[in-house]
Amino acid sequence: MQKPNAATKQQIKRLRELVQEATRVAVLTGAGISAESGIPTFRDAQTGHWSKFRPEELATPEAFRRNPDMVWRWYAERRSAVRAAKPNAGHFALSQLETSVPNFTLITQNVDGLHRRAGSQRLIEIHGNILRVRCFGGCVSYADWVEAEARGFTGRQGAASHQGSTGHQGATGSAVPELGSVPRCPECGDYLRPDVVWFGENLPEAGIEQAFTATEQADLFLSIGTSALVYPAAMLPQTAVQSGATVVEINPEETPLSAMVHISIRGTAAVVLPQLVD
Ligand code: BV8
Repeated sequence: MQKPNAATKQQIKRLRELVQEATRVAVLTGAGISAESGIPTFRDAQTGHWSKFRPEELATPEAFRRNPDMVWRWYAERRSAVRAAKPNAGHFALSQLETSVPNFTLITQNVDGLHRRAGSQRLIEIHGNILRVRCFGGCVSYADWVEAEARGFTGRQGAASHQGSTGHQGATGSAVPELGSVPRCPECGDYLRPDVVWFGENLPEAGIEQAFTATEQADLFLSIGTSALVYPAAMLPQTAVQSGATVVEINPEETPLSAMVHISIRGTAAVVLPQLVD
């Protein structure tokens, strides 16, 4: 991993001062903050069997309708990679920062749940969470899939968090579904799907509203590990600039944001962020 040069060190020192002075901090993270946990970023070339697909082609309701088995398998493989991964120093630094700043909001595009596992509480998962599933038909939402699997998936399709749902045998009545066989919602028999926001789908209303409010009120906004290409999330840093916040980007590469922000630090999350917290 490249060592920060003198200019970067100077920028990090300035960012430390900004963090100490800030009263309302909003942070947007993208797939880059999980790269050092071994999770490929969204735009990294897909590996193995998936190399012939672009994520945007798989992460859509149309792809799921067309080939539910294939899309379910893609998520099942990513889910097991995520469960095996661990939060890195960047995730832990942000959960520490949350306790030292009076008003802190962490907005993540990531669906891997690593911020929550690192202890972040003031967290908005604007694209959902791959460890949760819900009914494709929309009739019930389910608790944590991992929990349901860990409980041996006792014939009920996941731990329905929807009150009053009957725990009767699912349509398939099967045990934990193998990779690729799509489990069914016991209420309506439709497919279960990952509880993530697909391309072409709206983001959770409450979450995105809170994210924009925190951004508009922030005096310091950090954009970490995102290519700033996916909307409406990519609007957040731009909104922060327009609302008068000091905006800082942390990314080993340049992005469309780099020319727009006050400080653009060429560094990785796991190296830069721990230097902001004692
Ligand atoms: C919406 C969950 C309203 C799924 C994701 C045409 C039709 C319909 C919509 C559109 C359209 N054209 C445009 C749109 C809008 C579309 C969009 O933005 N498309 C893009 C491709 C142009 N957006 C939507 O569809 C959104 N919904 O607009 O609803 C609507 C409704 C109907 C019709 C029209 C509009 C929904 C978007 C949400 C999609 N779901 N995730 C899943 O994960 O499977 S988004 C997905 O991309 C991930 O969540 C990911 O986080 C996110 C963004 O990518 P990044 O996080 O930035 O990751 P990326 O790989 O790109 O970059 C990583 C960065 O990290 C790099 O810069 C790299 O340099 C850096 N890095 C690498 N290592 C490190 C590092 N940084 C720090 N440290 C390191 N170590």
